[in-house]
Amino acid sequence: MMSWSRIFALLLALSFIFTFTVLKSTDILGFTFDKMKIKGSTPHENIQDTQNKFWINLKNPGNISNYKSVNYRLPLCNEIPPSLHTLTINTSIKVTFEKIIAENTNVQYGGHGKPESCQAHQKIAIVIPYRNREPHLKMWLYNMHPFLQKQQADYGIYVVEQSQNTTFNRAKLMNIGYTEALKDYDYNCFIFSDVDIIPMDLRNLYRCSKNPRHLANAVDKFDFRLPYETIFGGVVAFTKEQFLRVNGFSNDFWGWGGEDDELYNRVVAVGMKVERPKQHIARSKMIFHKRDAGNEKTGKSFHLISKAKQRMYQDGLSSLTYNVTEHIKHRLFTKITVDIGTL
Ligand code: UDH
Ligand code: MN
Repeated sequence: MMSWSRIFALLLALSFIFTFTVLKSTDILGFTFDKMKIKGSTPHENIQDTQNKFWINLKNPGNISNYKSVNYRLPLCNEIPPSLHTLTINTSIKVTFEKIIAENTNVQYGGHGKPESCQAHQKIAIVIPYRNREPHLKMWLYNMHPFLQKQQADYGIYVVEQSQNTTFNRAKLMNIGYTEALKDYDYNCFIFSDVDIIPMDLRNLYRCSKNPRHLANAVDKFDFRLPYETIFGGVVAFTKEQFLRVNGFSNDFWGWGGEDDELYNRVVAVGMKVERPKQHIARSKMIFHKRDAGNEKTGKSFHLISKAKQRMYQDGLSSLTYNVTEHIKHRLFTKITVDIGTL
C-alpha cells in the first residue's frame, strides 16, 4: 500500500508536468523563444526552415560583416530570387526622370531600393563613375532599378561625378564612391559599373561572392566574348573585405584604360581569383558611344599595370584625397560631385 507521503509526491510531480506543458504551449516561459521572435512574420513558411535561415544570418554571415539594421520581422530572401529570365533591352526609347520615378515608386531618395517581403543577404552599393553622360545615366536607371528590384537587392546607387573638365579618372571616382557610400549605410558589397552597360538577363545576379566577380564578361561590343582572358572592365563586384584587401583601385590612372587591368593584378597578387557568371547569362549591352572628350588614352600610367603588387599598399584607398563640391539625394540616385585634382 502507498503511503500518504508517496501519493502527495506523485500528485506534486503530476501537477508540475501539467503546468510545464501548459506554459510551454502558450509561450509564457519563453521556451519557444526562437519561435516567438519570428512569430507572425512568415505565415506561409515552415517555421523550422525559417528559423534555420534566421540563425544562419546572425551567426554565420560569411563575407558580410555588419548587420546593424537586421529586420527581425522578415525572413531571409531566397539565395536565388524567383522568376529570373532574359530581358529585351531597347536603348532607343526616350526616357525621362519622371517616367523612371513613376515606374519605380518603391525607390527611396538617394536611389535606395529594398525587397519588401524578405530581408536581403547583402547590402549593395552600386558605384558609377560619371561625367556628362546624362542620356546614358537615364537609360541605365530606367533599366537597372527594375532589374535590381527583381533580383530582390537591398541597394543604393552612387553616381560619382568628376567636376572639372580635366582628364577623367574612372578608378579614383570608384574609390570615392566606395568611401562615400559607407558613410550612408553599412554596405557590404560594392558593384563598380560603367554608366553605359546594361545586363540582358536577370539571372546575372548583381551580387558579391567568395572572390571578386567580373559581371560584364559577355558584352555585345565584344561580340559577347572576352576580348582577352584577364579583362576586368565594365562591371565588377567586390565585398567590402575584398576591396579593402586590394586597397581599392589605383588613383593614378588618368585618361582611358589600364586601371581595370591593374585592379586585376591586385586581386591576383593577394591570392584571390576572379569569378565570372556563365557567358550565356552574362550577356550585356553597352550603349553605343564615341570616346569622350577628356578621356583620351594617355598611356601615361600603363607602365604601372605590372607594378600592382609592389605599389598597391601605397596607392589606393589608403592614399585617396578629394573634395566633395556637391552631394545630392535625387529620387533615383545619390550624386556626389568631386574635385579630384589633375594628372
Ligand atoms: N565616363 C563618363 N564620362 C566620361 C568618360 C567616362 O561618365 O567623359 C564613365 C562612364 O561611366 C563610362 C566609363 O567611364 O561608361 C568608362 O568609359 P568608356 O565608356 O569610354 O569606356 P569604354 O571601355 O570605352 O566603353 C570604349 C570607347 C569606345 C571608343 C571606340 C573607339 N574605337
Ligand atoms: Mn563605354
